[in-house]
Amino acid sequence: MPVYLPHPFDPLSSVEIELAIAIVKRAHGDVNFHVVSLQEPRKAQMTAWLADSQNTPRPDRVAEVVVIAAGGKVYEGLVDLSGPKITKWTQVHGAQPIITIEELAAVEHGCRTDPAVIEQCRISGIPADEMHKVYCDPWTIGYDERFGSNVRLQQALMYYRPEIDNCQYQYPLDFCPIWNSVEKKIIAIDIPKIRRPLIKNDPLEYHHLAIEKQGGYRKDLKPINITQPEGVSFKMSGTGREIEWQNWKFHIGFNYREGLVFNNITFNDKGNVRPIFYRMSLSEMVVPYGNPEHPHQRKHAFDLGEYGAGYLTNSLALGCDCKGSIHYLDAFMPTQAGGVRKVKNAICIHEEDDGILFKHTDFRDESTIVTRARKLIIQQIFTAANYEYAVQWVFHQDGTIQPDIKLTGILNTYVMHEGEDTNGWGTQVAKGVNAHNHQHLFCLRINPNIDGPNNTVNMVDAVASDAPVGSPENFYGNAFYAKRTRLETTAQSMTDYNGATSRSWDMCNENKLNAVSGKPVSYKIVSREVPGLLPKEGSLVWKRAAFARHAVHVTKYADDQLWPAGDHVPQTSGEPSHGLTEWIGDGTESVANTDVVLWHTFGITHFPAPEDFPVMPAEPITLLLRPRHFFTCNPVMDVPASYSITPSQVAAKGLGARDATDKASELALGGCCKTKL
Ligand SMILES: *[C@@H]1O[C@H](CO)[C@@H](O)[C@H](O)[C@H]1NC(C)=O
Ligand SMILES: *[C@@H]1O[C@H](CO)[C@@H](O)[C@H](O)[C@H]1NC(C)=O
Ligand SMILES: CC(=O)N[C@H]1CO[C@H](CO)[C@@H](O)[C@@H]1O
Ligand SMILES: [Cu+2]
Repeated sequence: MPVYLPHPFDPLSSVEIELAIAIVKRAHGDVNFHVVSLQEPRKAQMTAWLADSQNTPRPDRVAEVVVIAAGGKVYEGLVDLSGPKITKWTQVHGAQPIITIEELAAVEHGCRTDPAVIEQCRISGIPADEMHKVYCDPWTIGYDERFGSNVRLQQALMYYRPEIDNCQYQYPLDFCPIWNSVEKKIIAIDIPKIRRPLIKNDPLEYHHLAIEKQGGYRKDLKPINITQPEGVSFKMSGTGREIEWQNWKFHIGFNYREGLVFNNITFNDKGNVRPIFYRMSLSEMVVPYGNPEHPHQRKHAFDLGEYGAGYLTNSLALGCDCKGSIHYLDAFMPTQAGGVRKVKNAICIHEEDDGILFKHTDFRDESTIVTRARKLIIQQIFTAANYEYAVQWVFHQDGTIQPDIKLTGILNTYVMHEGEDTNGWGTQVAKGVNAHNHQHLFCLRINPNIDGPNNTVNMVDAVASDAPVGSPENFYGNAFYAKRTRLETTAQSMTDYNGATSRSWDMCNENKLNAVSGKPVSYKIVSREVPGLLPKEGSLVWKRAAFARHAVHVTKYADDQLWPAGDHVPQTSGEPSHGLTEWIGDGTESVANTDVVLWHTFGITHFPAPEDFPVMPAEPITLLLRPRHFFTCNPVMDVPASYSITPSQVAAKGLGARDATDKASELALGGCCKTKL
């Protein structure tokens, strides 16, 4: 295969993005580009190609395009890049495409120069000559029944900075302008009945200049050096986006919306390359805020569907975002005007020591084995206005995959006046600063391919035997077991978390039984941070974020069913609810022993506290996808042991023991205070 041909899963290159844009411009003139992204190959064609790329036609490269043309008309198109030709071009009514960073950037200037906003600032206590100190975080409007979906709107959350280096989130303003992003003007301002003037407290800052002023950084941290003297243990192959590491092999994709996407995840089980997941990504998230006062109900960001984890992704820096021996991949995305934006180092890939992989000591003679674990981390970090999300996909040697999201950045804040009660809907995190309660709910999309495409999802609960104490079946009353509920239809698949039964879900292939246990080969979802959606049934968020109503939904696989809150998320009313609810349909479709997609919503409910301010120490949220009945024994016994000595070797005074302990490890404190053995 010539190297210059992209892998069919590769994101569009800058040349391909330029080509798609040029073709659209030639046909439709100047338009605003909201999406120019790979339309992933149709699965039937792609699996045939993956199985036999020599004798199967290579899937064409197709760009999915969404534009806004003159008059705010929205079009969706497909550009076949091999033609090249436009193969689809349709107008979409009543939908607003994803917001661009250019649209976000325009709002602040618009606010600073609008007379009505200047007047509101004056009322808040900011003179007209200080408008350059007024800032806004431009959010999509969410949905506002007064304006509907036809006019493209953003809400400007307003702040003030006494000095340019101040953290604006400690100086929130109480009003909220609404911006029409097509006409580029403020069309309304939401002004609360009770006014809360700007509170000019002494700034609380987290950057180095501020810390130096307060006596400087702590001085008792010694360096930790991470070195890989012989290089890394992974290798990139093909077009540079397929990774091989510790029996894993998969393709690393990236798009404007989900950010990282993993395709064709396989595990080499002693020479047998076994498929596990066809595709896996974070497909949506929602952050509903819990303050009932108008217009805070509008604060419920869909960070992926409205803004894009790709569009918002950071360019990562060596030695801080990632430490050690790092491999980077860049990302290319369109600009709204039809150019190409490169995010250098959008994805970082590296290994870390991961503590003990397994250990056992025989208490009789202290014969022992200790093997250390290594993990592979593929990371992106995106900034959604005040918040950052560091999304790490961790691959373990034992076949476990661990999505791990670290939440950091800054709380969204609102002003409170002297003596105001938060009514429990928020917390005063600094004097006059109210951080509202909110949830972060992420939707993981998994298309399993556990030893083949026909898979079934089961819900598994740890329960006691039904038989009473003293009965013949459970005389001593101690019996318990894993109760499996086969999720046969889309309706049955809608299931919730239950910590009391250690509920988990497994994706299994009933057609392939484990030779030892006789159970279907499976991957189990161990996820313990699964709060229910707190906005009530019938609420705006409940209607718009249908994926968050349950911990698990299962649908039958269909090409293009990728976005559970709908293709175009900004300004949806949820009536009708798009995406997942449409695919669930009347609930009767069978999802047993077929090609399925599992949607798992997990996350946290965040009640802010002063420790989260002015910047939050990272809070991790994690879950595990673990092989169960997939291997016939522990799959990592061939990972080199650090130290291993058998009973006979102990008896022979250590002769023949394996000593591969890390020679760079040393006694701390110069060996002082060591206890004598
Ligand atoms: C560890 O890294 C620091 C730089 O961070 C360097 O100055 C030092 O020489 C390194 N030490 C070793 C033992 O490699
Ligand atoms: C999967 O199941 C379908 C029937 O639902 C069957 O036609 C197909 O051959 C199966 N595929 C495999 C690889 O077993
Ligand atoms: C559908 C699928 O997963 N196909 C392929 C993925 O990649 C491996 C090679 O790593 C192929 O052997 C699979 O057939
Ligand atoms: Cu939070």
